[in-house]
Amino acid sequence: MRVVDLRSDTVTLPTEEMLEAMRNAELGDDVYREDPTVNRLEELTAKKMGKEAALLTTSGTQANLVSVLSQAGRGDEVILEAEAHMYYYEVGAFSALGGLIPRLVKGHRGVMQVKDIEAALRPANIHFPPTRLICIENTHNRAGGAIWEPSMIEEVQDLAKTHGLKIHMDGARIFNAAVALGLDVREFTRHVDTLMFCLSKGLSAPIGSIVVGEQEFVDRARRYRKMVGGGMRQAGIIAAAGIIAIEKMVDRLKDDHANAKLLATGLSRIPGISLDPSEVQTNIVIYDVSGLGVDGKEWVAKLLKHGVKAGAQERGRVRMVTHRGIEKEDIEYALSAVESVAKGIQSRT
Ligand code: TLP
Repeated sequence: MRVVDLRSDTVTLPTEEMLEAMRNAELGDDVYREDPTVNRLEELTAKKMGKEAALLTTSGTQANLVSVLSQAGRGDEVILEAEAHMYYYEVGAFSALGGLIPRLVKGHRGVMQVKDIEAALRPANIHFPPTRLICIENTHNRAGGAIWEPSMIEEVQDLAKTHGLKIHMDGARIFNAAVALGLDVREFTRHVDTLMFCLSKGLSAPIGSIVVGEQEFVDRARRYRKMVGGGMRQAGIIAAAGIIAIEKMVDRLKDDHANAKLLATGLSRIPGISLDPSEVQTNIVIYDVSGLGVDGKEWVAKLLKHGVKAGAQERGRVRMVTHRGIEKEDIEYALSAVESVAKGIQSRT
């Protein structure tokens, strides 16, 4: 049976060129900073993102954790969008391990209004935990890959400056945002102090994320990475794939966006399914199947029988993500599977 895996762009496998580069990578012990391939990746990515320094981490979750730990301490408050991945899907790491307090601000499609952030800031008062950091997510996962445009980030930057706060961007998919708007990634990164992005999502590397920021911040993040067990040794085998990810895999993200649009438009035409295809900006499509009288879990199980894999969220929410390896024909196949599952459900009633 044909399998179309739309659960996540994390399922992308390394390219042949990546495997070859991993095989031939020049290696050393990265805890001693002696792995030339890791050093090259870190230099390359720092430059690409317009920041002083970079750090390779094992995962996006680790990258966000060390970034936050490096900028806020126990009892400090961190502002996050209410549906932020860092809050929702990272096992509560920064609270559990760092003693930090999340302060949630509801956004519109993942983007917080500056006035709402401002309202959440704690004035100096003995009763309040001090606010230290504002986190934004670009693209925003649970908002269906929505983009924080540079001008929106700039407004937050102005606010942060006024109040002496730092901004961290969970830019797991920042290159999706850059490609979708046709902008250099530095247009986004220049408005934040620190950010992380993932090599192992749409960019197709098997493992790894990168943290970037000022040298002093990256030095601290390196210590925290060691603390949480992320000091790797011959990590050049990961970095070798990462170099190809960053140099060769960015431009093709536009194909994923075109496929996501195709998928969203097709889904929106199927009775019982609700979504607005005009809201799909990048490679994530979130839709609701409640209109068919099923929940996400039941829906996903039915689709799986046709070989189409999707992610069930709460209630009737379902997520599909396009990525390398998913072609136009796969989208057409997925749409026909969705249509027949929807018809099957409707004929039941
Ligand atoms: N997201 C994964 C799952 O955890 C939900 C996915 O399939 O989308 N920030 C954002 C915005 C992310 O989407 C993810 C991964 C991470 C951080 C964490 O990255 P990893 O999985 O490498 O720890």
